[in-house]
Amino acid sequence: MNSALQTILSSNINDELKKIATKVFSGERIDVNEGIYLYEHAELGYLGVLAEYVKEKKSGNKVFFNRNFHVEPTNICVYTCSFCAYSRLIKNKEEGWEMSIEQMMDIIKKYDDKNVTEVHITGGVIPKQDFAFYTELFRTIKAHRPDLHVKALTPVEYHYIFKKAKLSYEEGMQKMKEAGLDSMPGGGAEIFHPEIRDKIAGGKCSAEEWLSIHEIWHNMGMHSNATMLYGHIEKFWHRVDHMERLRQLQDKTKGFNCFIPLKFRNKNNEMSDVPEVSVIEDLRNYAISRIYLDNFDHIKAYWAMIGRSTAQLSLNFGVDDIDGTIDDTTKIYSMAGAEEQTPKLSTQQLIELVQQVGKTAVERDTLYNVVVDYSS
Ligand code: V47
Ligand code: SF4
Repeated sequence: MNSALQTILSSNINDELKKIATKVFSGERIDVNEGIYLYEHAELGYLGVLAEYVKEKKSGNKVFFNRNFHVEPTNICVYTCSFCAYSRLIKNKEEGWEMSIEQMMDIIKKYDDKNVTEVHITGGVIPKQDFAFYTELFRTIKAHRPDLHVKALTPVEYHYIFKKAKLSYEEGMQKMKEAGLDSMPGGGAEIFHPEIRDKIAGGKCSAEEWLSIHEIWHNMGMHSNATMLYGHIEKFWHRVDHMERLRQLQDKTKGFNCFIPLKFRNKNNEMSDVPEVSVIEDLRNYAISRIYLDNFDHIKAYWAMIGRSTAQLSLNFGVDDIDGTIDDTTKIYSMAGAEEQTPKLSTQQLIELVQQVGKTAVERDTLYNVVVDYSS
């Protein structure tokens, strides 16, 4: 028997936690009730042992990162999600920006002599930035730099854009692929259950629509990410319900690259009275995600949101990816009060952050092909 499991079974914990540990160490999937039980009763140390066991079986000692930058086409939005530090700008339009294709290309061209592999494009939803706008943007990027991976927009934008263009999801995603879209980031998922979604993100695409667009994209042989916005008004069972829906889709398509839990930050939004959860809760959440989502290869800690210290700690709680260099190109999180007000890490700093906790840093591309393995 594995020595870590042996230690757990001979410790002072209750039979349910011992049963769950035995399941996890034998590669058996835990169910919804067991997921909720972990959130309600399991301590951080116990969760860390289980999550690290699962993680090491999948990616050993490796921690992945990539070289990327963000383009945020606009921070004005037709929706008014109450957690969003952008949405208030509808009332304060003078604080808003709206970029043209030329302005975005100017940003992209600044990276011409840098060996970044990915541009991450996402922001608010406005009528002007429609189907024709984005297909032209993707075509222009690809004509300029064909090897740059375009990871862009979420089902929130696609649902709006396709509806306006009177296109089905299938037709729309096919045309986006032809224009140069390589993959989809994980945003817009928030919390799927309507009891919470209607309160914090009412009006934008439903859980079913979000999942359907990802499924269609995966069925075209393409990949995407998934997120969960946690630590606000949701209950633990809503988080498990969210992950269960993702796990079921992943069983069908295997198209998700990674899962990214996003910690709710409470500055400059309509939910400022909702307290943020503790770092302990962040780490418990990473660990339970790793244990629950047994069919996801990678769990990502987005350091720009939780800060580099918590990101580093998370590497002992099931996380094997810390996103990328970012180069201070995103404002979504700094506006919502994230630790990192000017998120920028050099490749060397990212490598050190990983090596300081005894792990091996691996630069990857968006699809997790190894670019450079920094094992010494
Ligand atoms: O959907 C907005 C979140 C998401 C707040 O796929 C907030 O590699 C916390 O999905 N507190 C968009 N979160 C960003 C996103 C993402 C980020 C990094 C990497 C990837 C990837 C995807 O940001 C939104 C929403 O859930 N968000 N406001 C806030 N106040
Ligand atoms: Fe708009 Fe996205 Fe903010 Fe919601 S989270 S208001 S969809 S930018």
